[in-house]
Amino acid sequence: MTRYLRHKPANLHPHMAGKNGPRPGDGGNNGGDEGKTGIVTKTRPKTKKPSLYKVLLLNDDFTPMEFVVLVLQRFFNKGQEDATRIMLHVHQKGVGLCGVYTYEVAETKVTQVMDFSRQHGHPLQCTMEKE
Ligand code: TYC
Repeated sequence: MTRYLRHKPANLHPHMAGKNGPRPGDGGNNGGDEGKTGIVTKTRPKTKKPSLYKVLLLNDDFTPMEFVVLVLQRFFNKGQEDATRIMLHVHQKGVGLCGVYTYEVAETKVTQVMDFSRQHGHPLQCTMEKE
């Protein structure tokens, strides 16, 4: 994969004027120069984007529509309209996307929805899959 190095813009904040050198955590590396000659090289610490996971709701014949809408609003931060649209999609197609999250957040959402549904006596199923 081709990686394009982003040019780091000068720090324009007035408090930072003339203070664009490497800072702790930059991964800066001046090649043993000890900062005496003004030669500055920078290393770029390797970062990895986390894998993402889809959280899905499954249809069933028993969970009330309004409960599913409530779940989408409460745990997936959907508004009334979006929540209703997603609920109807699941009702008609059998499965629907609630959101995309990192592994731990997705896992937490699934657990929260399953616990909440069970507490209310509904068989609503929520699952996750790698994107
Ligand atoms: N099919 C349910 C009903 O007719 C509604 C429903 C929608 C249930 C979405 C689950 O994930 C679901 N009451």
